[in-house]
Amino acid sequence: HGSINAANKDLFTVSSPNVTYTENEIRSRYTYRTTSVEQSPDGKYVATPKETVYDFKVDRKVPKTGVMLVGWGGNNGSTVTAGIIANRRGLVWDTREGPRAANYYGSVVMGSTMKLGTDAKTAKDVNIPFHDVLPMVHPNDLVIGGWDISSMNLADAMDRAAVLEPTLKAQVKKEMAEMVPLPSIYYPDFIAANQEDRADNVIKGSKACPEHVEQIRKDVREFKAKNALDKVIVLWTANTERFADLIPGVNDTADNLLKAIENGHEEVAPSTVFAVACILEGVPFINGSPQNTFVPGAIDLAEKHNAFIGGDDFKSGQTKMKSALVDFLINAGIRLTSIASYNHLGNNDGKNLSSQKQFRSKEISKSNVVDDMVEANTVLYKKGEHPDHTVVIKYMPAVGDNKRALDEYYAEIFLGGHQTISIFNVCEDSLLASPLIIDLVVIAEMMSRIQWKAQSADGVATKDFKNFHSVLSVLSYMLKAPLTPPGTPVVNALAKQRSALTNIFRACVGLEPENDMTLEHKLF
Ligand code: NAI
Ligand code: DG6
Repeated sequence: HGSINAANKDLFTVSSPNVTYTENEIRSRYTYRTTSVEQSPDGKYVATPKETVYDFKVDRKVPKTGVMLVGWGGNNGSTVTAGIIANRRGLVWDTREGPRAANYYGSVVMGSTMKLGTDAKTAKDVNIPFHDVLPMVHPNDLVIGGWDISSMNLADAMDRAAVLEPTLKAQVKKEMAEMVPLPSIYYPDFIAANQEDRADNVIKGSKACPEHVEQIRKDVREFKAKNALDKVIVLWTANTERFADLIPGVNDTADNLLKAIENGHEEVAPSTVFAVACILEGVPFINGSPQNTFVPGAIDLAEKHNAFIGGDDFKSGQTKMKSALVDFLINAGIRLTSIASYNHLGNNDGKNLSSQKQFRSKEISKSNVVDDMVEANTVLYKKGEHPDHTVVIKYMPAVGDNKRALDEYYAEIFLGGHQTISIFNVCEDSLLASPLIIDLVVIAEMMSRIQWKAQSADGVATKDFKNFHSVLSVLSYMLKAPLTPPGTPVVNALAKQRSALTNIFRACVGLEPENDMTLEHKLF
C-alpha cells in the first residue's frame, strides 16, 4: 500500500554488464579498490593494491515514510514542519526584499548535485541532482509527527520559535494548528532547570521504566497505522541533555541497559529510552543533539536487533565551516595552532545551554571535530600534538534564533610567520538545522533499502545479502560528533564525509567513485 514504484522515474540508467535492473531492484557488482600497507623493520612501507568484489542490491520501491520528531514543538521541529508544508504546497510569500518561494536550500540531498560522468560528445561534465542518484524518498512526501514535553500546537510553537516570516506563517498556520505533539517523557535532571515551565505535556513518571519504552513503541505503531505508512524514522531534536554517567552493570551492555530500565535506574536518559524503544520496534533512530544517548548498551542493543541508529549533534554552521576550513588548512601544509570559537544565541537552545551540564555536552561535541585531520598530518604535528581549541557559548536573548558564531583560526606559516583568519557567521540556526533533519531522514531511509554481499576470491558469492552496519556512519556529513561502528575511525573532514556518501551511493548503481583526475582533458 502507498508504495510508489520508482522504476519509471529514474533520471538515468547505467549501461554495464555489472548492473541489472528489475522492477523492484537495482543490482550492481562493484569492485572496491583499496591499498593495504605494511611497514618493514627499517620503517619503510610496502603498499599493495587490494580488490574486494561486492554485490549491492537496492530496493527500488520508495516507501511511504513518516518521521517522528522528539522535540517537535521546538525551533527545529516547528521550522522543518513549516518548511516541508511550504515546499509541498509550492508556497510563495512576501518579504521586505520581495517574494520568496519555498526551497530546500541547505539540504545536500535536495540542493546539491553530483557528477554523473562526461558527455559522450562534448566531454563536458554531466551533473545530476543528488536526489536522483538512487530512488530516494522526496521530503514533500514525508508525513510528520512527534512528541514534545510542551503541549503547544505547531502553529503556536512556530510563533514561539520566532524564525519564519509572518507572511509565510500565515499560509501554513491552519494546517499546523491541527498538529499537536504527543506527550513525552521528562526526567528533569537531564535538561536545564530553566526548561521546567514548558513541561506541561508529560507522561507520568520521572525516571526510565518499561512503561515509557512501551508507550513510545505504541505511539510509533499508532502513527504508522493511522497514516498507512510503510516506514517510520524517529529523530531526536529535543533539548540537549547532560551526559549520562557510564556505569558498569547499568549501561555497558544491551542486557544491563534493559535491566536498568526495568529497575528505574536514574542514569538512563530520556533520549536513551527513545533509542531503546525505537531499536526494539525496529525503526531507525537518529540523535541530533550532543549528549551520549548511545551509551555502549544502546549500541549493543541496536547491533543485536539489526536496527539502524545514527548521531550525534547536527553539524550546521560553525562546525561545518570548521570541518571544511581545517581540512583545507592542514592539507595545504599550514600548521594550525589554535581555534577560538565563540557563540551567542537567544533561542531556547541557548537558554538550555546556559546551564553548565548541558553546555558541557555541547562543548564536547564541538571540540573533537578536528582530531582526525590533525592526527593524519605527521609532518606538521608530532604524535599527540594538537592545536589549542576553545569553545564558548553564551545565551543572549535579544538575538533570538539568529546565532552569532565568531571564530579565530591562528596558524603558523612559512619561516615563522603567522596567519590569522577571523570568521563572523550569522544565520538563523533553525534554518540551517532543518534541511539537515531532512537529509538525515532521507539518507537513513535510503540506507535501510540497500543490502550487500561479498564475493570470495573465486567470484562465488559467499554470504547472503546483509544490511549495512547498525551504526550509520554514512550520516557523518550532517553530524558534529559522528557515531561509527565500535572500533572504527571517526572521520570529521567534511570533504571526506561527502565523498563517502556520494561514492557509496554511486557504487550501488555500479558507478566508479567520483575522481577529479579528468585525464580526458589532460592527455591529448
Ligand atoms: P528548542 O529548545 O527550540 O527545541 C527543543 C524542544 O524539545 C522543545 O520544544 C522542548 O520542549 C522539547 N523537549 C525537551 N525535552 C524533551 C523530551 N524529553 N521529549 C520531548 N520533547 C522534549 O531547540 P532547537 O533549537 O529546536 O534545537 C533542538 C536540539 O538540536 C538541541 O539539542 C540543539 O542543541 C540541537 N542542535 C541544534 C542546531 C541548530 O542549528 N538549530 C544544530 C545542532 C544541534
Ligand atoms: C550554540 O553553539 C548552540 C548550538 O546548539 C549550536 O548552534 C549548534 O550546535 C550548531 O553548532 P554548529 O557548530 O554546527 O554551528
